[in-house]
Amino acid sequence: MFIDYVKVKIKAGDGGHGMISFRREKYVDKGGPSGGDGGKGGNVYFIADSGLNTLLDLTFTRKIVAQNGENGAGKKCYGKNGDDLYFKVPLGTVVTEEKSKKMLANFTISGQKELIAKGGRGGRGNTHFKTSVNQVPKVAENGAKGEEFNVIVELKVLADVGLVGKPSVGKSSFLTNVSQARPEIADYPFTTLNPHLGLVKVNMDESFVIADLPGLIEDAHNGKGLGIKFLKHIERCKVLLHIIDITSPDPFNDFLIINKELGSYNLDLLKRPMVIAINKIDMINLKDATLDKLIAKFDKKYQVFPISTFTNKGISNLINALMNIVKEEKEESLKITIDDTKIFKFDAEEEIGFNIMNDRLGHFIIRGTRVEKLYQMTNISTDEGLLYLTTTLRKMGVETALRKAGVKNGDTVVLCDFEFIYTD
Ligand SMILES: Nc1nc2c(ncn2[C@@H]2O[C@H](COP(=O)(O)OP(=O)(O)OP(=O)(O)O)[C@@H](O)[C@H]2O)c(=O)[nH]1
Ligand SMILES: [Mg+2]
Repeated sequence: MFIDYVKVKIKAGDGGHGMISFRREKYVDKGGPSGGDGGKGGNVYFIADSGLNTLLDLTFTRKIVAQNGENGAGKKCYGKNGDDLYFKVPLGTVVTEEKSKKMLANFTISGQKELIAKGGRGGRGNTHFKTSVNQVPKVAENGAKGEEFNVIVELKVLADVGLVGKPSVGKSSFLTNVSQARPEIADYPFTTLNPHLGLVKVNMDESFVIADLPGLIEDAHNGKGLGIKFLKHIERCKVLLHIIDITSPDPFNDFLIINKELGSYNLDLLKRPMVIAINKIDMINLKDATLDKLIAKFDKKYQVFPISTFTNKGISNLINALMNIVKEEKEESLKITIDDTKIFKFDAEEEIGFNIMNDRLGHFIIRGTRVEKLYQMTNISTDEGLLYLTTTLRKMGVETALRKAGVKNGDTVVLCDFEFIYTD
């Protein structure tokens, strides 16, 4: 089954919690803090594998979860880091975060590895909180949450040349003739139901990739035939090879119809270099004027190649012409620019401050990535942990901001699921 669109949940590992513990040694009078740090949560990576050509594996997965970091332990023992998780995707895969629609990765090279979701940092153990005034800190951090979001994974076939045309014009026959690919060929429409790729070796050093696509018919953009959903696969083809069938009642009109469908999908497709192949010329008498008349209709606007996939006539000329155009087309022109500003980066979030809002009940709500992360990472089950939270919030300017916002003694202040009564 060919799958080119999947929505998956991604969850990087959470960081392990830092430990609160103290040394207990026979001859040491007061053992110092010895709580180790929590391990880092595992990252989720996608990696491009040229051996794959569908997103089928992902449809079975639905949720990709990397391992959490282990909690820190006594005797300054660090928690083990969560294992990173690698998921293989085919070349041409584009990964987008569902909510923001930001592109996270675009796989164009075999072996390309991209970080999709980052694991949370491990919480620091109480050894880090020892100060000259507090030799026995009963405070440690919780691990940070790993990034979690839905992604849309789309496969947009990467090829140099995309084959377009009505059903049964001989697209798959052409691919079979010029490459090792063996798509199904038959004399009924819509034989090809999925895109197929083939490598055309022009000579020792030169080659290009062809994508054979399902045939199009009039009104495909309204869902007729197989519709135009496969056209996304030619968005990233540098050159279009438009195949028409000379035995059709009106081959030139076929050409116009297909172009209209291409334009309805994306006008840019019509700006792509397009080469015309008039196929099945073994079926006509080359002495009569049928072929010349048809070629004349293109009015020299396109390079037109009469061919036969049966007799090989015209094929090598066409291949050489395609190779030349592919070479001319600059790689950069079609490469999708990857947005470097990846989302949910904890490092970037460190810059974000906080806001104070009032809810309907007159509670003061503190919101902001930094403060919320501080809360999540503080183990408030000990008094000292709680004190650490409140003093750090104060240092961050939260108290001043609360006062500015009009907080009075006895008011309720809320931070995430933590509620407390404000006292001066
Ligand atoms: N006479 C002749 N028949 C051809 C030639 N090329 C292809 N055919 C025949 O045309 C029919 C359709 O060929 P396909 O290659 O399956 O056509 P397609 O464009 O891939 O069709 P869809 O996958 O349905 O869109 C088959 O019966 C082929 O044998 C040719 O050069 N000459
Ligand atoms: Mg076909």
